[in-house]
Amino acid sequence: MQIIGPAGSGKTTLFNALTGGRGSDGVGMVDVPDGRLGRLAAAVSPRRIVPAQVRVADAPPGSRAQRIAAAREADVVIKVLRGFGPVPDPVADLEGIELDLALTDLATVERRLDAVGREVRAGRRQGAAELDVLERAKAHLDEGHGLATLELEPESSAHLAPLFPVSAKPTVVIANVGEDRLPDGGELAERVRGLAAERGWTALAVDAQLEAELAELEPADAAEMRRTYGLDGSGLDSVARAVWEAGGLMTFFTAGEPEVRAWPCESGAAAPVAAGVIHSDFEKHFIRAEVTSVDELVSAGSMEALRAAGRLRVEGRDYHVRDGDVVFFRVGR
Ligand SMILES: Nc1nc2c(ncn2[C@@H]2O[C@H](COP(=O)(O)OP(=O)(O)OP(=O)(O)O)[C@@H](O)[C@H]2O)c(=O)[nH]1
Ligand SMILES: [Mg+2]
Repeated sequence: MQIIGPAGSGKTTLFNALTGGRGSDGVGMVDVPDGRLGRLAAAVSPRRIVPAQVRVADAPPGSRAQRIAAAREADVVIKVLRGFGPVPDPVADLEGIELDLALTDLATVERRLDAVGREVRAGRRQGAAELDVLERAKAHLDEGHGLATLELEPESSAHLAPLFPVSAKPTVVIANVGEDRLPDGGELAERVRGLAAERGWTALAVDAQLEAELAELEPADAAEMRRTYGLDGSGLDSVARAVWEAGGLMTFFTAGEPEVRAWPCESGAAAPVAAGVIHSDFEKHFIRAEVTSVDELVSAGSMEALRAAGRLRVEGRDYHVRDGDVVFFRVGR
C-alpha cells in the first residue's frame, strides 16, 4: 500500500507509527491484527504467532510524477489529509488529490483514445464499445472527477482496467486529526467520510502523532491513555485492517505446535494457489488440503485431534479456500 497526500499532512508520521519506526528507505511491513489468531493460539499454544502483513510505503521524495507512479503500482492507496494545525481543510485535501489523480488518468485515457480511434478508423479492428467507454471516462475526468465515481457496467469497466487508472484504486482515507477532534474527528471527518463513502472507500479519523506516541507505551498504559481520549482501540490496527479489506485479500490459517499463522490470499484462490503462498514449491507439489474452521479447531484443541476423529475435510485441487479456513496442505516432493 502506498501513502499519498498533500505536503505536511502527516504521511511520514503515519508511516513511522504504522511501522513502529522500523521502516527503512520509506518501506516497511505492518502486522494485520486478527482476533482469530489469538483464539487459535489459546487453543494450540504454539511457540510462535505470526500475523499476516501488508507492505507500506511512505510517499517518496521527488516529483509529483514519481509520487503518482508509486501510487499507480500499489494495490491500495492510503490518502492522508491534514486535520490538525491552522485552518485544516481535509475535504479540500481529498478533492485536491482527486483532481491530481484524475488529470493523470485523463492523459492516459486520451492517449488510449487516440490509439484505438486510429485503428478503428483504419478498419483494423472493432472498437465502438471501447471508444464509447473511453469518451465517457474522458468527459468525467475532464470535470476533475476520479473514475471511482463513474458508474459503468462490468463489461464497460473491462475496457478501462488495462489502463490501471490510479483514480479508481482501492483507497483508504485517513483524516489525520489533532487531539482536540478525537475520538471521531468531529464535523471535518464526518464530511470526509461522506465523500469517501460516495466513492466506495473507507475513511478513518486518526491522530497519527498520538498513535505514534501510544505505540511506544506499554499496552496497559496505552489503553489507559486511549480511554482519556475516548478511543476504544488502536487507530493503527484500524488502518491496517481497513487496508487489508480494501485490497480484497482474505485470510487463511495454519495452526501447528511450532507456529500459528495467518496467511494472505486472493479471494477465491484455488487450494494449490493458496498453498503456493506458504512456499512456491507447494503449489507445484500440491496433493490435497485438510481443512477445518477456527471454531472447530478451537473446540478440538489441535489439527491432530480433528484428524484422529475424522473431522478434517479433505479437499482437492478444485477447492477454493475460504476466509477463516484452517488448512494443512499435503504436498509431495
Ligand atoms: N498536531 C499534530 N501534528 C502532526 C500530526 N501528524 C503530523 N504532525 C506534524 O506535522 C508535521 C508534518 O508531518 P510529516 O509526517 O512530516 O508530514 P508529511 O506528510 O510526511 O510531510 P511531507 O513528506 O513533507 O509532505 C510534523 O511537524 C508533524 O509533527 C498530528 O496528527 N497532529
Ligand atoms: Mg514525509
